[in-house]
Amino acid sequence: MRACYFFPLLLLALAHCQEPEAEAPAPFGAVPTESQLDWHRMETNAFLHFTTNTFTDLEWGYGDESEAIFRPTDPDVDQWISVLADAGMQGAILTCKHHDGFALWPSAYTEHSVKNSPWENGEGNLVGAVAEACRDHDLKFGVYLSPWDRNHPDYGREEYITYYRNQVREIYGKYGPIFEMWFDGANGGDGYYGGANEKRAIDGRTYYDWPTTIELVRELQPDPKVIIFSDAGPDIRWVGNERGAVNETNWNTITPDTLYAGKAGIEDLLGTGTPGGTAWMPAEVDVSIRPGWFYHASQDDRVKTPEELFEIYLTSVGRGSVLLLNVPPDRRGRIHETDVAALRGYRQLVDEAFSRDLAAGRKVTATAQRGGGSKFGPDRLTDDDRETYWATDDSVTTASLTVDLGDRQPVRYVELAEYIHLGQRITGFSVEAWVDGVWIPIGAGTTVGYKRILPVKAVETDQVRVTIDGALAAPTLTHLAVY
Ligand code: FUL
Repeated sequence: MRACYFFPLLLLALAHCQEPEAEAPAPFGAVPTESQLDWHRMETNAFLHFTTNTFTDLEWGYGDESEAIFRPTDPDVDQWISVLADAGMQGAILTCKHHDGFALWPSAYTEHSVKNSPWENGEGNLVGAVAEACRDHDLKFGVYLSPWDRNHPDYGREEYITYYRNQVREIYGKYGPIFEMWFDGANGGDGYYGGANEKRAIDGRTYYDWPTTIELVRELQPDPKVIIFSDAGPDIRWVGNERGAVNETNWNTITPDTLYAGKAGIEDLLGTGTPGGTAWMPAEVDVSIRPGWFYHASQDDRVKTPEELFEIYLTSVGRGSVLLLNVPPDRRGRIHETDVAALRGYRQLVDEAFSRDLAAGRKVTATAQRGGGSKFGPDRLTDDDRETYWATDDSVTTASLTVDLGDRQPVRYVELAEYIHLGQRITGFSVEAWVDGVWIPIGAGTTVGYKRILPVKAVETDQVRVTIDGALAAPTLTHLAVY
């Protein structure tokens, strides 16, 4: 009888002796949605610019081009997507309609479309073909549908918005699932506009009534949820340049109160974001493998080299963004041999640089960690599990992490990743290497975010120390790698 009372009391006492597991940090500021997290994980996607411009040698078609010029001589959409898959791309976004208004699918709402071209006697459908090839190669399919339409007679009037939304419904109804919707803010004013040949000014803030179109797109693609891009979000933002680089200081957060698509003069803000900003709206780095967005034979000798593409990888993915690399098919309807070779070389460089993580599974020591126990301990950094993370107590915003590499080895890059589920926090960090009995500085950075690959001074070392020099709130890190 007495034992019955005694046993529960003993358990209670034992429970009190053990240090309680620390609680996870509370989220800080704006945090990503599940679909934004999925988008971050894609890291590299491709853009496909292909339309009448490919045949007129233009970048912006006026909207008056004859449908008869759209005539790829030897098209192979499967080649496009397999080349992109080999380069590591996770998704492909097609210019279903560029500024010239030419629809790459047989749209019921316009005559300016593949249905009136000689290609496959008007039976061809590039949107359908690309969506299918993406499925075959396990890439996600995304849609660029230019809001500015230089062909449509009603552009600038209310009726055009109905037309635009009809095309959105048509595409989502037939070619989904669509992972990303790309709303382009560009507008040069003048166009064919059904024969009017004039300049039409619109108010970028109000004309398109974006909130209604965005709601429509979300309704049309609820599961998996579509990610919506424009200069000003709402899900991802433009990076503010077409050079292939986000700012070294790259906040996924931004305070978007005064942003709208097409607004001039916001490039610096887009490239940096706002520390502690009110919305999670990461930057997407869009850049072309060639000088133009469309294929021009005159640019065959100006395709970016593998080394240039690798550098772009470092200044986009390596700074916590997603890369959207444009690879424009040529007049045959194929990705040109030069571009194929450049992509192959790029993939090789990425694989070579980042295939062997010297810190994987290695012991890490930290000057601070959250609570007792091991839940937020430093070994979480090298366990290759992105759901576990190291963190500090709420009052601590600086700490050092030392990883023991075992043997002395050449080191070229240090990679960090915040546990962004709980918000972006780190404002600065520095890296040192243990060389001949002393710590020597080999690099420093500001923000981290989803991923930061820091090229460091090339040294041989057996220990690397990363110091978090500042954070907006207790820092978290899910990954530390050394290459
Ligand atoms: C810009 C467009 O004007 C270019 O032609 C291209 O499509 C680029 C990705 O976006 O705003």
